This record gives sequence, structure tokens and C-alpha cells, in this order.
Amino acid sequence: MHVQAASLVQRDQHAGVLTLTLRQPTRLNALSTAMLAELGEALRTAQRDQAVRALVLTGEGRAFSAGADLTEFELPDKGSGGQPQPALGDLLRTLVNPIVLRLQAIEKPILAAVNGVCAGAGMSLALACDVRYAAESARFIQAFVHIGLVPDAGSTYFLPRLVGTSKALELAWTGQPLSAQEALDLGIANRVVPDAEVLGETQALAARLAEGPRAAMGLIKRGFRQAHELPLERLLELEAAYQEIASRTDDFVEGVAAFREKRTARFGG
Ligand code: T3D
Repeated sequence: MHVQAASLVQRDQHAGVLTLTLRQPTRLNALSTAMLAELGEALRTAQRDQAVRALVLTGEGRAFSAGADLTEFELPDKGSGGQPQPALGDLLRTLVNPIVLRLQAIEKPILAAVNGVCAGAGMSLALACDVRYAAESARFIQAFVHIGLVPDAGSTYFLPRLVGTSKALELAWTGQPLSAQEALDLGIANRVVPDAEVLGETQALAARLAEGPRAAMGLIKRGFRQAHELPLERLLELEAAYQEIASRTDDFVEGVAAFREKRTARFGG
């Protein structure tokens, strides 16, 4: 296993699975600008790295992430109409939005091991991952409203798609915490796992997915993402195009051969 030196985003790589751990536990892994910059860089590298076949995003300690690092902002005088520094719009455009877009653009499975509280933009990051396993003690909070803000980092996109507009509005307007079980019932979490097992179970799924046929795995993610935006006719055409690509890979040849020989396929793509 390769382990990188201590940083705000620890990278551990093992058998095709890269685990990224947010590390600022005394502030519940709040997203400082330095941490966001590191996360962006880690994802950029992972996107290119052929040895990375699946990713896991998690947090150190008792939180996944509590969202924006509220200790970082210099606040304007009340009544001045001034902006906090750093300005939130700029911060989102330069550091946060590229991360959300990259989580979608990386054509590899990206799983969130939601090990604890997950609030504000921390919840948005979890929603931008492809699959979420939640620890029994995890809480999901659209915390923005509690400090007079609006959902960002993709929550307005992902949350209504997962739970419907009305439920998303209720969660965003009230900022009520959801337990792991409630998140599961709503389709926000894919599975609830005992606290001590959440990272291991998520990594186990990632390792299984990392052994899948690389091209097909990536095209499946691309197709399902596009499904939100395109009419059936266009999607049917895209399915045909992606199937042409997938069916030309060695993994297709291996998959069919393994089926005929009644053995497990060994994908090398
Ligand atoms: O990323 C970007 O910058 C883009 C913009 C994003 C917008 C947002 O994300 S807005 C939402 C920002 N987040 C919040 O408003 C959540 C704030 N935190 C909380 O409401 C609570 O901490 C939690 C509900 C998440 C957890 O509560 P609890 O009781 O389990 O823990 P705690 O005691 O409140 O927090 C423990 C420590 O973490 C505490 O520090 P202390 O007193 O022990 O020195 C607390 O101040 C610190 N902490 C928690 N959240 C943050 C934080 N420090 C900085 N920023 C935080 N977001």
C-alpha cells in the first residue's frame, strides 16, 4: 500500500482503489481553502492515473465534513452590504465547483464513506459521489439555511434528483438533520453500515468495482449522468454508440469467453 505524507487530504492507494481522507478533525473536516485546493489536485491526478480504478472519499474522526470552514471568513460590518472575505461566489467558482464537476467527469466509480456528520457543502460533496455508504451514526444536514445561505456545491442539482423537489425544499428550508436510516429511506444513502465498518465496507465495494471492465464501467457512469439531461431518443442512440465502444474491448471478449467456459472473468482493461 502507498501512503502519502500527512496533509489535509490523505491519499492511500491499494489495489486500484484510491482513498481520499479529509483531515481537519478538530473542525469536523471543514472545507478550508487549502483543503479544497488539495482535494482538487488529488482528483485531477486520480482522473489521469490509470492505476486508480475506483475512489473512496471519507473523513477523519467523527465527521465526513461540516462544510465551509466558518473560521476562515472575515465578515463585513452589518449593514455595509459588503462581502465576506474570501468572497463565497469566487470561492465556489474557483475551488468548489471544479471539484463537483470533476467528481462527475471522472469515469471511475467514486464512493463516499460517510463516517459521521455531513453538513452544508460537505453533504453536497457526498451527494456528488456515485454511491454513499453511511455509518449508523452519520447525520446529513442541509446546514446552509442555519447561517443564512443557500445550498451550493451541487446540492440544488443532486438533492431534488434523489428525493424529489418537495422533500429537497423541506430539507433545505428547515436544515433538519437526517439520520443514516432516514437518508437510506430517502435514497440519499445506499446502505447503512456499523460505524467501525463503514470505511472497510466502502473500500470493499470499491475494490470489487475496480476489478470490473474499465471502459464499460466508465461508460455506464457517463450514460447514467447523461440520462438526467437527454430525451429517450438521444439516450438510445448513445447506448448504441457506447455499446459499440464496449464491444470492441478485450474485456468484452474475455467476458463472453469466461461465460462460455463457466469461469469468472479476469478483466484487464
Ligand atoms: O466550501 C466552501 O467554502 C463553499 C461554501 C459552502 C457553504 C457551506 O457549506 S455553508 C454550511 C457551513 N457549515 C455549517 O454551517 C455547519 C456548522 N457546524 C455545525 O452546525 C455543527 O458543528 C454540526 C451540526 C456539523 C456538528 O455539531 P456537533 O455538536 O456534533 O459538533 P460541534 O461541537 O458543533 O463542532 C465540533 C467542533 O468543530 C467545534 O469546534 P470547538 O468548539 O471544539 O473548537 C466547531 O466550532 C467546529 N466546527 C464545526 N463545524 C465547523 C467547525 N469549524 C469550522 N467550520 C465549520 N463548518
